[in-house]
This record gives sequence, C-alpha cells and structure tokens, in this order.
Amino acid sequence: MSTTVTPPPSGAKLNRLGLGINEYKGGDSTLCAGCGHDAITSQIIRAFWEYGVEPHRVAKLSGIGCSSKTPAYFLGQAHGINAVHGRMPSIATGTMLANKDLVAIGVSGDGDSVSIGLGQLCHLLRRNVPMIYIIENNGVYGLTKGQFSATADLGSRSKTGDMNDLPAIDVCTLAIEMGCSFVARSFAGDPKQLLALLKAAISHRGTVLLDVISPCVTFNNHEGSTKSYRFAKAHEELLHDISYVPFFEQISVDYEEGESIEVTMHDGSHLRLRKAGRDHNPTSKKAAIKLLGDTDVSKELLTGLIYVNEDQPDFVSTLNLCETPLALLEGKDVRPGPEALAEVMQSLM
Ligand SMILES: Cc1ncc(C[n+]2csc(CCOP(=O)(O)OP(=O)(O)O)c2C)c(N)n1
Ligand code: SF4
Ligand SMILES: [Mg+2]
Repeated sequence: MSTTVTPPPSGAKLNRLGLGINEYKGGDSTLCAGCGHDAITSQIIRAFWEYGVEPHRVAKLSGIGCSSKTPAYFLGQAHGINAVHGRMPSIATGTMLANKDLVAIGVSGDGDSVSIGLGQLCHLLRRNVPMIYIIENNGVYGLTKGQFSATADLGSRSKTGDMNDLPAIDVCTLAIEMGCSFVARSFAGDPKQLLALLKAAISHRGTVLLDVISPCVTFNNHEGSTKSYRFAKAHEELLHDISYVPFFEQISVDYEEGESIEVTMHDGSHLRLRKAGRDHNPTSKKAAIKLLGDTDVSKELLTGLIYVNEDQPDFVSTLNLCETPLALLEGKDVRPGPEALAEVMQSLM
C-alpha cells in the first residue's frame, strides 16, 4: 500500500513521519454548527497526527447517524467503511481479522451502538477486538430529529418537554462487565483530556471504549437535558489530570511519587494519571464498577480513564493468526491444492 503525500507548506510543523496536520484532515463537516461531534473530530485529527500514525494504515468504521458521518471529516487518506445501522462491530471485527496490522477506529452514536446495535457491541467488547471504539454520546438520535436513545437518563426532558421514563444504559459499566480492556469517558468540551485519552487509545492493543459526551446542539442542549454542554460542565467529575508520553519521547520525572499512577502501554508509551478528584486505581475492575455506580447515584459525570487491563489478550492473539495478515496471504498459501486433498483422502481410507 502506498499513499500520496502532499508536501506541507514550508515552515509548517511536521510530525515524526514528516507529515503536516493537513494530511490528517478529511472533508468539510456538514454537521450543525457547535455540534459536539465536530469537537471530537478535531481531537482525532490531532491525536493521529501527534502520534504519527501513517494515514493509509488506518481503517475508519462507522454505522448510521450524525456521529457515524464523522469519519468523512478526518484522515481522508485512510480506508473507510460506513456500515448499516448498528452493524459496525461485525464489520470492524472482520476488518481486523482480515488485516491485523491496521489501526482501526470506529465512530458511532449512542443510538447506533446502544439502541439498535447493542447485541453487536457486546460481542465486540467480550472479544476484545483490537480497535478504538468511540461512542459520541448525546442521548438522542440526532440524525432522525431527537428521539431518546438508550443512554438518555431517566427523568431527562426532550426539547418538546417529554420525559424519558426508561433507565439509561451506562456504556462504561457495560463495557467493563463485557470484558473490554480499556474503558474511558470524556466530554467534547474537554479537548485536553480527550487528546491524551485518544493517544493512549492508539497505543493500546485490545478494545478501547471511549464514551464521549457530545452535546447535540439542535435537539438536546436545553434545560432538563443531562447531555447538554451546561449540564456536562457543571457536573463533570474529573478523575485525574492525564498526560501522555509517547514511546519515542524521553520520560522526564516531573511529579511527586504517590501523587500519580503511571500506566505503561503496549508500545512502551506512558500514561500518567495525576489525581484530580478522588483516589482511583484504574487497573481494578471491582473499583471501576463501584465508582461508576457511586457517581451514577450522585449524578456526577465521571471522566477520565476508568478501567485498563494491559495484560488481557486481544481477539487476534486469542485466535493465534499467522504473522502475515490474512488479506495479504498469497493464493498458494490459502488454497492447499490437489496433492494436499489427496493426502487427506488417503488418511481417511
Ligand atoms: C435499520 C434502520 N433503522 C432506523 C434507521 C433510522 N436512523 C438513522 S440514524 C438513527 C439514530 C442515530 O442516532 P445516534 O447513533 O445516536 O447518532 P447521532 O445522530 O445522535 O449522532 C436512526 C434511528 C436506519 N437508518 N436504519
Ligand atoms: S442534529 Fe445534533 S447530532 Fe446531528 S449534527 Fe446537528 S447537533 Fe450534531
Ligand atoms: Mg446520538
């Protein structure tokens, strides 16, 4: 595979591959001005550029919804599949089995993933398919004009005043229970935290579930909504200040021992978590589930790295696939030929 790289304008800042940030952009957004999804797109562009991922090594996946349109707005030189509503997880699983060397990033919505696509999502999580899975969570079906989704909080109000009378599904709790190995929550209005989490997500080998509260300014940003900018800002409970040190940068110690937790990622990068809110050890599944339950009761919007398990094997390793990606195997390697068949037949005589 090769990629055509437009030379960046002289003086432009380049990443370690010699690429300017424009190489990581996509088409112009057609979303409503102020939509949280566009803020997330900006940080995806920045994270892939700063990390220095080759754009042609990326597979972008999505389903249907305003959120699922966003892969068109970043990494214009990457591969992309826009799946049927709620079916992105199986397409993503197939993609990674076909070519395990790709970096997969899926962007979906709360409707796409947690309403119609919930069954598919659960199986992707329990398999720990190596990919970044972002849920741009606005509590509504934005594209079809603002119906409540399965993540809308019990008692929250729609723009027309209707009350949601069903309990919300908490995607972070669900993901941990299902066996996902990296679970985090962020907010479209917190670019610094989102950027650090995205870079750590690129370093991780396994499923990364990033639940990002992403207000829908057209249908769910009013008084009474728990997915509005105002509500998220007022209730955000930051777990820690996150900084990310990539594997290609020297680690300098600039923090007091005991104040921070450091997570070493698969590629040797470091994620440094400096306590901001409460004490939390993100490597403890039990503690993560308890914390999510506690903050659900206290109506706080918990953000940060909630759970990580760097030792859990991803789906590709579990299947023990051959070194060469399946999609790149030659015909002779996948078609044994008449001699092999004759041998099998002989063995059955
Ligand atoms: C099988 C099927 N059912 C229903 C729809 C209609 N539909 C399109 S997008 C959508 C919901 C999208 O909501 P979400 O995933 O939360 O994305 P958002 O627009 O909020 O970003 C629905 C119900 C569809 N396209 N296909
Ligand atoms: S309808 Fe809502 S989710 Fe869709 S683009 Fe507009 S603000 Fe964003
Ligand atoms: Mg939505």
